[in-house]
Amino acid sequence: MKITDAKVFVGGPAKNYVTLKIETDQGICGLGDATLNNRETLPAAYLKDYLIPNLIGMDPRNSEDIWQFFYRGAYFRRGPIAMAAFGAIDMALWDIKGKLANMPLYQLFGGKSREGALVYAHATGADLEDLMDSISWYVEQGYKAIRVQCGIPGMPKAGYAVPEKKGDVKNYITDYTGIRPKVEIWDTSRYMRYMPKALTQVRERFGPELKILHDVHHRLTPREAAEFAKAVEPVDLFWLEDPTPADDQDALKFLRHHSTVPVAIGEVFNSIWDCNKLIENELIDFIRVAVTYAGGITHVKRIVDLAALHHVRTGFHGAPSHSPLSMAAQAHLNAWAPNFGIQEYLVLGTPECDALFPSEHRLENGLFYVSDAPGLGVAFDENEAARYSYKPGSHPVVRLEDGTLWNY
Ligand code: CS2
Ligand code: MG
Repeated sequence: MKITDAKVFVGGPAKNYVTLKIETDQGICGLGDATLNNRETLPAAYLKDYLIPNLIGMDPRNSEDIWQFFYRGAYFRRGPIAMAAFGAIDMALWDIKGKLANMPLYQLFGGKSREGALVYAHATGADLEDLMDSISWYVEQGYKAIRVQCGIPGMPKAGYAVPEKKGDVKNYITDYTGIRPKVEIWDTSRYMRYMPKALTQVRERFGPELKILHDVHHRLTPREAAEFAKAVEPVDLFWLEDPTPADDQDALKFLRHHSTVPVAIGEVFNSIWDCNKLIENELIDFIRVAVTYAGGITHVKRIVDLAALHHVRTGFHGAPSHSPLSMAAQAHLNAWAPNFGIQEYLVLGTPECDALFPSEHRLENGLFYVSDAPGLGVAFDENEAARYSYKPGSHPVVRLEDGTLWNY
């Protein structure tokens, strides 16, 4: 069996999805996602200029050897751009493998460990009242777990993942258009004083059963993070996410010695070498990598297995920048993983997105049910894809009130 061709498509409704389609001499094709939010053209170029010319003629069934060929062959290892490009190839090769076996991918991993996989949604508000309305809406939709963020009184511009206008809770996350970033102003003291009180009120309003998550988005120092974790302990969070900048694997030691709050980290990691110490030293409870830019199924499965040895559960990244293809790859891992924790899931299900990526995967009552179709179980409509083109975007940049640059 041989790979005969591969194409890359960039574009989509709201997000610039980078979709790889690999064709074979047996008429079976495989699909993968290389979307790297706000840097989409780079993994696309890596695929087109370096990887695809080598891929043609290879046997698509040898997904492990192909992964090693590209990873070792690059010489300069890791990095989100390369790992997103390798990841898309890997996903597409697993898709082909599943189609050849006529089995959904979770069967090739070891079958189902559960039916529905728990997901969490994002509630947000310009202020606490706005946030409460947003949470109520998700609770009514049947969500059992919700990430909560809200504006901080006195903070000069909206904080992380918070709308600037009250009631604008659906639009905050796609508002990154244009090549020049918008600037957010951050004030750690105001956040540290206000957010524990806000989270306490959310717990009081919604009772003990709701799983509440909160994302600090890398903004605290290790000492501040420990203080914050202690302050929110009575809230009984499902997790506290990215309390410290994720590039320092030692930063969580201090927090861990001072608090029992469950910690989640890893959405910016792109290899096992970014999180092996965190996992082996049991400094975290949830690992947040994404199949999209952590080298695909082959590499992420390795991380999941390491995590299982150390009581660390999965909580894969699922921001809207992941196309339905990588969300499907994660759904298959979620159905199988003995150490599954939760899946971040923002409803992508606009009619445009469903038309571009038809599938039978479904969300019901806060649980995600994986499709039984062979492979990833997602199709790709090239005619629909022709409607979209690349639109540049950027993440906000964060400064302190005195102008000092901070972490987004
Ligand atoms: C966030 C992300 O989903 C999350 O937890 O931290 O939305 C993050 O800001 C984006 O993925 C950045 O591209
Ligand atoms: Mg996050």
